[in-house]
Amino acid sequence: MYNFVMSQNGWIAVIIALLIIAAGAWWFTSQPAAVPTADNSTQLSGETNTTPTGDTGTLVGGDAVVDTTPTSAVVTYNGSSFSPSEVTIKKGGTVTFNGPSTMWVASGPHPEHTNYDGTTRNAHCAAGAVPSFDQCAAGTSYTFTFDKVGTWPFHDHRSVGAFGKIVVVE
Ligand SMILES: [Cu+2]
Repeated sequence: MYNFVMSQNGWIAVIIALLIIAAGAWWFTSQPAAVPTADNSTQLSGETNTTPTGDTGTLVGGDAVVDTTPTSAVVTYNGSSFSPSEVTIKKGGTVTFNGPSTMWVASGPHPEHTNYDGTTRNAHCAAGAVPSFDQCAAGTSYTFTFDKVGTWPFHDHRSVGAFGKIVVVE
């Protein structure tokens, strides 16, 4: 009987404690809901100054990723291989091929060099013809501007084993 009463009191105490905890939980749940609203406006003012700066940095970084594709590149030729043998540039960019060795850089495939614009070596190397990706003569330096997006294999026309490719992207 006594134990039962104590037990009953114990349960009542537990229930009251739970109600207090629940009320407390409700209080703290609703309280932070209100405080963050106030904090949000405060933080927003702060973030208005901070976040855009960070975002601008991020955007610049994002733009930089796009802009990191070079608009020009230099490839050297030692008489047996091009270095680097593959370069990526933006559309409208230029690639300069330099010696020390002489070379006759030309679009594939050998010997017609038709890949870049569909014209043959005899056609685009003729006097007064529209130039193509073809040096058209041996020399130690050759620069070509790539206006066509794509992957353009090239070789030394006089030493076909020396080859590489230019990747042109938007
Ligand atoms: Cu060739």
